[in-house]
Amino acid sequence: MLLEGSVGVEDLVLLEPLEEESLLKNLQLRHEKKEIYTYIGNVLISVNPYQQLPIYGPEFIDKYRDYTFYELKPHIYALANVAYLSLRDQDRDQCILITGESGAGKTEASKLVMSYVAAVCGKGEQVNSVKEQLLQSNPVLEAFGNAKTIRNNNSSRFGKYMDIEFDFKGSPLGGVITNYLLEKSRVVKQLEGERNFHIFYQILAGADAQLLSVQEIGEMVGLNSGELERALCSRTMETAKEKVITALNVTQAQYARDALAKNIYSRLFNWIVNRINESIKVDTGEKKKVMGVLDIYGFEILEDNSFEQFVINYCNEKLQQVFIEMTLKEEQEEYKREGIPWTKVDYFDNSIICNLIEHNQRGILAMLDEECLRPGVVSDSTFLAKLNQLFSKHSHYESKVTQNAQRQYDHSMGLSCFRISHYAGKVTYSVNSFIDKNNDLLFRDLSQAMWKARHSLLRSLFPEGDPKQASLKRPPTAGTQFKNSVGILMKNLYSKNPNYIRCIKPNEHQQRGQFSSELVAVQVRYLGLLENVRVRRAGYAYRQVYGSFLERYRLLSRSTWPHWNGGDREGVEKFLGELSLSSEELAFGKTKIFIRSPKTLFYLEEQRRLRLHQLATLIQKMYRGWR
Ligand code: AD9
Ligand code: MG
Repeated sequence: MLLEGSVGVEDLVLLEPLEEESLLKNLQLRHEKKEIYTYIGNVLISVNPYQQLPIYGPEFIDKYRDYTFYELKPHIYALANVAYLSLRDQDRDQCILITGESGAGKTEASKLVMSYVAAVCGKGEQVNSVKEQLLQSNPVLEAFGNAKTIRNNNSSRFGKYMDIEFDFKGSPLGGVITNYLLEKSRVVKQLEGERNFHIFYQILAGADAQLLSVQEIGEMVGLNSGELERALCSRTMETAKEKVITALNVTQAQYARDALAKNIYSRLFNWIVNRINESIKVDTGEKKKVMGVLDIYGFEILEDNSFEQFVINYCNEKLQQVFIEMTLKEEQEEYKREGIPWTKVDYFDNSIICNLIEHNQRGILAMLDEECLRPGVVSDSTFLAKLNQLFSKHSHYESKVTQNAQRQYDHSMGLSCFRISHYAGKVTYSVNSFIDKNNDLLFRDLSQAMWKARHSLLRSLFPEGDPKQASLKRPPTAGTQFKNSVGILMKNLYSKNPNYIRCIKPNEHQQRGQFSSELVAVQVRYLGLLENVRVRRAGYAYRQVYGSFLERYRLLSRSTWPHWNGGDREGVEKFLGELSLSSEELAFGKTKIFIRSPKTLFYLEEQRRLRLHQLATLIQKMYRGWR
């Protein structure tokens, strides 16, 4: 809906002409006027303001809980409100999917959604204590899982999905958090200008002098130093017949040290998530209503893209699949519910790319696993050779070898790289360390040493170090684990009603008031916003429940203004009938009116503006007459 005094269009469905340039201009104009939220139908676009705006106080919460979606300015509270009401009153489980690149505002958005829901759902001492626990899980996870990076001073270095569970009245009971792929390499190495996880600095700032992160590590964890040294400096190879102990060289020993640090930290992080889950777990057997909030890394194209970017982009490819399927499904279902004929919409189906990566036998991840488990000499280059052989003709795969075979000479492509044409653009990945990162193995000597620690928590983090447990069966590779957890996540999302928040970063400098069109254009493409508007406009661009629609436009007709005593639908039929619009433009659903083109809505808005002006003049004249 276009409100008086609105800046640009508040819903991109109404954008004319619909092209990238006008879309960017619209976002820029709104950003300049501190209107950071814009809709595409029920999808919310949020442009990071990099400043505290006075739009989140309790008075705003009260306002948004009392109005329907289109009656107020676009706002994250409006989206949270729709999701919560649909959960509480219509019994539909919800998920809120927040995507965007690093620094775009995903985590802030997820916190705003959670605090809005906490403010409007249920009252009472017990309920408040559940709310408190759910909200307080954030600072703990941020301390251990966030760090300062070049792109964001408080960057989440893990993906997070949180299911908040409610009882039949819509009061919160508790929740479950799932974490994805913590960037554990940060523990041992950070880029220039970046920092380690916040917790290290917090401990240094807060701990007493005795603890200062000086005592020998061995003593701290309750391990004798000889044991630790042996595990860090040598490696035991066991065959069926014998046990061979070899000394590690300096590089290998450093590698072992780093691997140990990364493993301790990431296992500790999982342990913390489990502990939080223990305390927010819901014990009651009653049927629960669920709202899931997903705050996960967006699509990444860095200068050097490695295994991490590969799996992150795979996850985004899957989320795009959910997005397209569910948006279309939702459109289709709404038309069905309202009894309006549905015309099929053409869109780019990215399952060909998902398959290229995840196919059980012939996908890139399966090939990587095969190479990791294959006996004999394996390396990143044997893995690449395998991909080149298998995907030489795949329309979304390229490498130097496949390019040369087709006589394409592209100097930007390195010998140890492959390139995937993702839905959001082409990304070149270097295969260096793919095998190593996928294997993610910790030498058994190290896990056995950790298992001997007197520090009970540390010991419990390395159960495989128990000689009695030590089986030869290896744990699933990092790639497979990630693929499995993405699979579970997708299943979970498909079972819920989706609500989308698409976050956009307006500049690279974390500065207020700066809007780089080039930077935003790239994100608009990654997020597929134009396609989203097209899908939304393919059928009827605009729909509204009869009551609200009548309230807004009934002043356009003498039969419905100033008084109308009939039903809402009848009233809408009456005044629209008088405007002699083409019958193709309108469809009357069971509860909503559907309007095909944005132009018709513009026309209605214009008529309404003129009519208001007319009425205001009339009132002025009458007032003067009285005086
Ligand atoms: V990352 O992928 O975890 O690196 P996010 O989560 O997308 O990233 P985050 O929510 O952390 O970004 O936002 C980055 C910074 O932008 C915040 O620390 C705030 O300073 C700023 N920000 C984001 N959203 C808002 C907002 N709605 N109002 C004010 C905001 N500031
Ligand atoms: Mg974040």
